[in-house]
Amino acid sequence: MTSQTQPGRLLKAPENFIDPDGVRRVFAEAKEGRRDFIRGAFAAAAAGVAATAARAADAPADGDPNILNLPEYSRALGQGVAQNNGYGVPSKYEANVRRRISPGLTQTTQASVAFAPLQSLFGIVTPSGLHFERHHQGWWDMDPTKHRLMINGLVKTPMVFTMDDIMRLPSVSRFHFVECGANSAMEWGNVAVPTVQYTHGMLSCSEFTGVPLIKVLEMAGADTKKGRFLLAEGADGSGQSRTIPMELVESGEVLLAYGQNGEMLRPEQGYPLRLVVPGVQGVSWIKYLRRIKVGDMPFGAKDETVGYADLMPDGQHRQYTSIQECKSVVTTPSGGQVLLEKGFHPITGLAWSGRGKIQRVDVSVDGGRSWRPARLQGPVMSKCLTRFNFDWVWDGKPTIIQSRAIDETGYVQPTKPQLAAVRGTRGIYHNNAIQSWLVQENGEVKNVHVS
Ligand SMILES: Nc1nc2c(c(=O)[nH]1)N[C@H]1C(S)=C(S)[C@@H](COP(=O)(O)O)O[C@H]1N2
Ligand SMILES: [Mo]
Repeated sequence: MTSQTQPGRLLKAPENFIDPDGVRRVFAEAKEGRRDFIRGAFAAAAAGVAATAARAADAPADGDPNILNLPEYSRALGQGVAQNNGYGVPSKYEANVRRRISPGLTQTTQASVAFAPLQSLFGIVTPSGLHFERHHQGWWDMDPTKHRLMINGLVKTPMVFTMDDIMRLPSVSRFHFVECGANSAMEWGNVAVPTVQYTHGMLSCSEFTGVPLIKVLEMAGADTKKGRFLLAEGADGSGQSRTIPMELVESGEVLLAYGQNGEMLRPEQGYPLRLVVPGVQGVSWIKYLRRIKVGDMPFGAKDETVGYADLMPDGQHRQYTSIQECKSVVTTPSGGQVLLEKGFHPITGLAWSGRGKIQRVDVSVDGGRSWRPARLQGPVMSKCLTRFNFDWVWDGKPTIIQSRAIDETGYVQPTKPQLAAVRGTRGIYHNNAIQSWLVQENGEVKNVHVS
């Protein structure tokens, strides 16, 4: 019996949503098999081996073949350090924990999105190999010795930095989330994609290491009086570029980052250099960063005019959107998972705000009729994911589970109808509405849109 089939345990998405009946069968068989074994122990007792029976009766675990039969790994020599090739990989039993391409999105080979498996992650840090990916023209593994960063525009001395130059400057490390502005885009309409991986998985959180951009701008003598805007440009073929307000950079928060979770950035995340713009939507976090140009007005780049503009109900477009507003989601139980039994189930999820720290998260287990505060798990950091937990006893009846985050500015995450009243339903970006998970009587959890 594996932990995935333990009574009362919740099964992991998404294999269960593909075949919940299969999962139930395995569960029933495992339970049945164990009962047979215990019955066998009683039979042995009846035949006169009384001591065994007494043990089996007070400690049914005695009947577990996983305890009685010493496995190979308890008897033989394990693998040597040479077998891991110098870089560890996850257990083969975790092969289901993967980035995935949404069934609802059209995919081309290079313009692509891969979603992070939020339902399988703990705490707040996204393992680098599971960080979501969004590439406008594919990713590259660029030679860091040939990579250059140019600073030009309204500066005294235009400068070019090598990676060595950048990595010799004093650095800082900070935890921040990055969320694509199009995260939860499918939820604007009537499509309810099956799992939290697809509803919210364009979200990840890492410890980033790098140099505050303002330091480098000071070295180049940037004119911060006139130069109130920057253009950040990537080296990949998409010509990804975004206007960054100087104000954000002056706060010292914007980083020229080369480190992610203790090692160099992954190629998919912009190796060897990316912009970290805390609180701001992912598109501004330019990967493969090759140029920062200082200017006196917004640049009107394609990624802020043609794309990444919000279609409002009156037909106008909201442009230069930037901050990711306060949002949260329950990651367990979530769409595709199955509650095998009524009784205690921990509810857990993530909350974040582009405007600062999370102050409170409320959870409803009755479709929004009543709300109770969840426990925030520390550390609670600014513009970073915050993990919340909530104890719940399921009575076996269908119900809807939701979470609602409040940030330190007092902003309250809106319901879907509240958000739609202001923003309409034809947009793609910046959907931070409350997510609803329906727990059905059979224990299967489903994405639903409630009004
Ligand atoms: N150079 C470059 N930077 C880029 C992109 C890109 O395609 N090229 N995609 C942007 C978008 S839309 C997002 S959401 C984030 C995604 O970052 P990730 O792939 O590290 O998750 O990177 C941004 N930076
Ligand atoms: Mo994005």
